Amino acid sequence: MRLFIVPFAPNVLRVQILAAEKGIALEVADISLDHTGYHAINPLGQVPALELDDGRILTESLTICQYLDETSGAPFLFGGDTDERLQIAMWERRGETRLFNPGVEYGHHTHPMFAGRTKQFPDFAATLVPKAEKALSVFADQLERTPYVVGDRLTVADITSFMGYVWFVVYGGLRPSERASIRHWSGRMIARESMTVLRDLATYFNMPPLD
Ligand SMILES: N[C@@H](CCC(=O)N[C@@H](CS)C(=O)NCC(=O)O)C(=O)O
Repeated sequence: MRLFIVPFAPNVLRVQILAAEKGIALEVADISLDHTGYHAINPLGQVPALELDDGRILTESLTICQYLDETSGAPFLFGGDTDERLQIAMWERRGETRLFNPGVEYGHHTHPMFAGRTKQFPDFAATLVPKAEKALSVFADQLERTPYVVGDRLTVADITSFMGYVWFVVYGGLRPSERASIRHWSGRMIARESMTVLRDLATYFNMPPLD
């Protein structure tokens, strides 16, 4: 299996973190070095894409995560029985739509790093913040009941939601939460072996401690 990447791209990182959690080693092809022919792999031109050993291609980071989860051994980060799968899907979607995607957008529209590549609308970015604050408060309430977003073990819902929170803090849209449940969860998340790359990013961006 070969994962087409751009280093540190958020949607690539979520796949690499899930793969690390599952103990899956992925060969990588860095298209920032050479993207010749990449549109034949993903007509949208986006990363990540996963090339399977039989030549089939999967795109969309969450779909790739699901493939890796279902074709490898436990722990199953998308859940086991129907109820658990639905809870995880529900919280993952909340994390993706309310934290992960808006966190990435916030950075694109505010950070100098993206100024040359994107027409930036900081006023639009500012509208994302109250929605993220509301979402984070809902996650904080949930995390008062359970150590991870769904129950007592890490799932893909934690990976997506935590990464979204990190983007917002890294880019300055949110300050680290004062809520104890978020701080305890963040401490557990950032300490995980799979999060080495996020710790490197946090250092690079001089991110304040989350726990
Ligand atoms: N829905 C896609 C989004 C992929 C995406 O936005 N990838 C970014 C990097 S994180 C990208 O390739 N951006 C360049 C572009 O959109 O042309 C997924 O989940 O994989």
